[in-house]
Amino acid sequence: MERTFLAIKPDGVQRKLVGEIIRRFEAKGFTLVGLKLMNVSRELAESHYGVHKDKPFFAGLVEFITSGPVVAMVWEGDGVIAAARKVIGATNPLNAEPGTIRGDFGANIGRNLIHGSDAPETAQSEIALWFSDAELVAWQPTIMSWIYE
Ligand code: IDP
Ligand code: MG
Repeated sequence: MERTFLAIKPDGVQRKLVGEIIRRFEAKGFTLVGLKLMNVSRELAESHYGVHKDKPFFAGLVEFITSGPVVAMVWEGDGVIAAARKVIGATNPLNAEPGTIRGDFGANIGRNLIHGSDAPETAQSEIALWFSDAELVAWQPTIMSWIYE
């Protein structure tokens, strides 16, 4: 099954939205296989957002993501990479649909609460960047036959 990397950013943690955000992915039927609360080093932040290093918002983005604890997660499920991006909503919360995490809780592009991998290749590299193999727990929820045909 597919896996994706999600991270609740410092604004989501500060605003006490950790439970609310995790609840949405659990309720959807995805399986949590990795979870940790952590401070993000500058090195990790710059590597994670390396694709944006030439953008004007890069310095502020690194500053923001290293400014407080982050909840790093790996979730598993059929089509979870694309589906999680839908649950998360558009990058700018002002454009994100109501019902999405950013649409329901965000009001600014620089404070959009959560990161989600955008493709299979980035999911794979982000999971490897943030988690060791030993930190990932493969397990079979017993309710699986009520979620998948
Ligand atoms: P995504 O998180 O929806 O994949 P990306 O375009 O990959 O969006 O941008 C990565 C992150 O950089 C965004 O989630 C947001 O935190 C930040 N960001 C993107 N564009 C801007 C901007 O114009 N101003 C400030 N921050 C931005
Ligand atoms: Mg992105």
